[in-house]
Amino acid sequence: MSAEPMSGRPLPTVMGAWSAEEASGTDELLDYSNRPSRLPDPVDPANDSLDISVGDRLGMYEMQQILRQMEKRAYDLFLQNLVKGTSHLSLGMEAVAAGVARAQRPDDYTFATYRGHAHTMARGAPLGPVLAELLGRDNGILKGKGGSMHLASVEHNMMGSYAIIGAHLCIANGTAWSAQMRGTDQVTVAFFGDGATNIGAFHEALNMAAIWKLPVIFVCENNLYMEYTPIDLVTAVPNPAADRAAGYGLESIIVDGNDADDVYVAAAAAVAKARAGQGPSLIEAKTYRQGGHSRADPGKYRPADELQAWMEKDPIPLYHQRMLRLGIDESALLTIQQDVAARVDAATEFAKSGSEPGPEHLMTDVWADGGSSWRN
Ligand SMILES: Cc1ncc(C[n+]2csc(CCOP(=O)(O)OP(=O)(O)O)c2C)c(N)n1
Ligand SMILES: [Mg+2]
Repeated sequence: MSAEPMSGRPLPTVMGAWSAEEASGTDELLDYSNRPSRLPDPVDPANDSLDISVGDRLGMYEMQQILRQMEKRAYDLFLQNLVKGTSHLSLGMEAVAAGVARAQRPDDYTFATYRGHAHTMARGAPLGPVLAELLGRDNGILKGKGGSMHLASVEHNMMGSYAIIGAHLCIANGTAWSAQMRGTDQVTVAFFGDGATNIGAFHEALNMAAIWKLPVIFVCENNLYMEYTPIDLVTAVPNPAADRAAGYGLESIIVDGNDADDVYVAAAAAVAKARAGQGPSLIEAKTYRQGGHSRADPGKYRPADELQAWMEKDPIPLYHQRMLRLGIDESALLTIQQDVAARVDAATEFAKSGSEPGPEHLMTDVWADGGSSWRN
């Protein structure tokens, strides 16, 4: 039996099936490919004219190249069985990380989910140690003890990648509250997926940030799926983050997550608001992951025309074309691409040169004040 929510949209019963009759076999239960496709809106041509400096645009071009080429390399390395554990790539979602990070100052804070490679690199973490961390080597950014799902770089104020959905939004309020109490104007950004918007911690964090006017920006990377479930099959409103903003007295902000300029302008406005002591913002970026949820997932539950349409809205070539329209010489762009390729190759060599972490690392970095011996 299907139910009708107040919005008039039918709710799924079991695992996304529309009715008991439909939910007749395991394959069908997991197969969403005959559901209506969720196609992207076209890029707004007016975004060519946004007031963004050439330097900022070149910076975002380069960062998107870094993120794309590094994620592809990470994928190649785990096909070679060199990446330890699972990995969640953000191929196709680079414009969100590049656009938001460009609006941040080095002393601002960032929190990410387990899909956090891009956000760690966008805050300036060095490529070799990031890749070495994915390989579980002792020259990794966390000496091989964190891996793909737990990337962090405190020296870049990248405060971690969290796998408990939504929980880090409350922790992000902590750095924001700390900055507020210390009287600095540092801003915290917390990224999360569409799936987090139906978790209690999301609502708790937003409410607390709003009542205390915390300098925090919550950025929803709405890639339309939470693991294998289309978010719109399990959510009462069409825009899972933005439609909830009003509940916390916040403006509803939706940006094109495949257009770095659109992301940057919204992020810069939210950063300025937070720095001025005017409280939090909630931004929903519409985007799409080009691959599966994690290395184990071929992503076959997605309709072919949906995937095709989003591949055609790939943020990297779109931004390349914008740069050409704005008069940037193609040879300058190709030079950036080649430089990044050389850096990714060097990062790969660095990562492979590391050793497996030895037992001497086991009890280091466990406590904030150093060793653990006095506790024994
Ligand atoms: C509290 C909690 N519940 C369930 C899970 C299992 N889980 C891991 S990833 C995921 C989907 C999250 O989707 P979304 O927030 O949209 O992020 P995306 O993977 O799309 O970036 C779920 C439910 C979890 N890690 N934490
Ligand atoms: Mg998602």
